[in-house]
Amino acid sequence: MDKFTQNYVEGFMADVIAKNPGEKEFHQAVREVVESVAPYITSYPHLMDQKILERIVEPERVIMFRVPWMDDRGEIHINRGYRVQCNSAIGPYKGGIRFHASVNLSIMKFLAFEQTFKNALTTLPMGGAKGGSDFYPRGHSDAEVMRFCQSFMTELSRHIGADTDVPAGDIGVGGREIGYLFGQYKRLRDEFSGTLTGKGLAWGGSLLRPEATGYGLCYFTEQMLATRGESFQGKTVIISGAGNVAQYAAQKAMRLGAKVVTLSDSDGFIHDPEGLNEEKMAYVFELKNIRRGRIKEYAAKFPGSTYYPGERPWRIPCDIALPCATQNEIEKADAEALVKGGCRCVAEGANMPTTPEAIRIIQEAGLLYSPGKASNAGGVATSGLEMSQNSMRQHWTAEEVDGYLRRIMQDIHAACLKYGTEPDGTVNYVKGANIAGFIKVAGAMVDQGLV
Ligand code: NDP
Ligand code: 2IT
Repeated sequence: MDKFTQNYVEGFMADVIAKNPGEKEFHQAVREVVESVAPYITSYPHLMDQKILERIVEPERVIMFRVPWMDDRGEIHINRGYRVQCNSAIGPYKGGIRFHASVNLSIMKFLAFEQTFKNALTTLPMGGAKGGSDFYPRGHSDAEVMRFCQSFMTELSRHIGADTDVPAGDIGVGGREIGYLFGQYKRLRDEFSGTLTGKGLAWGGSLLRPEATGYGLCYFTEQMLATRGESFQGKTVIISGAGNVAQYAAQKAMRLGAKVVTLSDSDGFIHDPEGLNEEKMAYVFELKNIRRGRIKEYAAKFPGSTYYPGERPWRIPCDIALPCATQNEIEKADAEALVKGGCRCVAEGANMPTTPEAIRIIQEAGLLYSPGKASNAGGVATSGLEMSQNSMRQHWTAEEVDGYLRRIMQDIHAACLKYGTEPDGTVNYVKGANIAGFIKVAGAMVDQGLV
């Protein structure tokens, strides 16, 4: 980066930090994009004059609201709800809802910002948003989760709609929560519409939406590996998380011939040197999605596997690492451990799971590395396909949806190559994804004038 561009980045970031104090995850996400697009933007004076980047980092709207609810014992609780509507230049706002104790404005803004570029990459017409609450469903009864969801939706329903803003799931929000949210939305608005995605199959959901993020991650990773003449076949894969994304990433990687040896949750990880198989996967689905148990139970069930409390899986030797839990879960020491353990490819299923320092270590060691906004976009892309099916009042087969998903992941990979291939032939997927996403959103903003 030349001196002029470097000064531009630092000046820009100083303004963002002054205007959004303390929002460290938001700063981190913005810096990554600004560093990628600055060399591009500084050579297009009209994008500078139009202050496109300055506009993109200011969400179009931030909604914060009180979510009061009553637990099973009659005690009252007050949580905080959010919806950050970041950008609607290329379509209605679209993005997940996260229910987790750690949720705050910085995390909501970083996720909505990332979503804007990710959704642009999908090739589908979706703007960027994210929402959520500092309520974590884990440990609550179904009745408590339902009352919470109903209270949350009572306010959120004023701000969303099939052509306005279409929420979906994320951490802590799966099929059960989407059901309660949809039920309350329908009741309040008296309309049966595609205002949420991730719905049940009997009430407007799409086949393969539950699988889409994890499957899409593996399709994208296959493309990355193919640039070096490799595939999943015979590779050792380590995965973090044991939720929606991790489960289906594990299933697809296994079916593509890899040996998946770890899964984790926020308490620790399991290492199964023999690797997952269909029987073990069936156990994980039942454990996590029906019984809502903890991953440590896996080690008790399958002899030969070990549970490591309080640890992340990154020190386990592998060929491929798929972080699928949460932001900043691969730090500097973890990246060093990955490199030392022989890892050759890190593809993100989670959003921003790798710290900037860790990314640098991974890239400098010559590993293939893709940012979540490219490699996990299969989830929101399939949400886009669910919206299409809802609008048409039709259902596509699993084969049809899978075909679209594969093609979209290939197209995203091609966009990363187009804008991220360096003179020496290596691919910088961060640069490629950020520039490709930015070009689409920026062009639409210029076309639509100063709004
Ligand atoms: P789930 O709630 O289904 O699973 C989350 C998993 O990550 C759980 O195993 C959870 O463990 C673990 N986890 C959550 N927070 C932390 C934390 N602070 N530290 C360590 N582990 C943690 O969520 P998803 O699988 O849907 O989401 C996982 C990631 O993928 C997120 O980054 C999300 O934004 C991203 N993503 C999700 C998409 C989707 O379609 N669902 C699409 C694209 C990206 P525990 O049970 O202990 O909390
Ligand atoms: O981070 C994400 O892309 C998601 N949580 C999925 C969003 C969606 O609208 O399907």
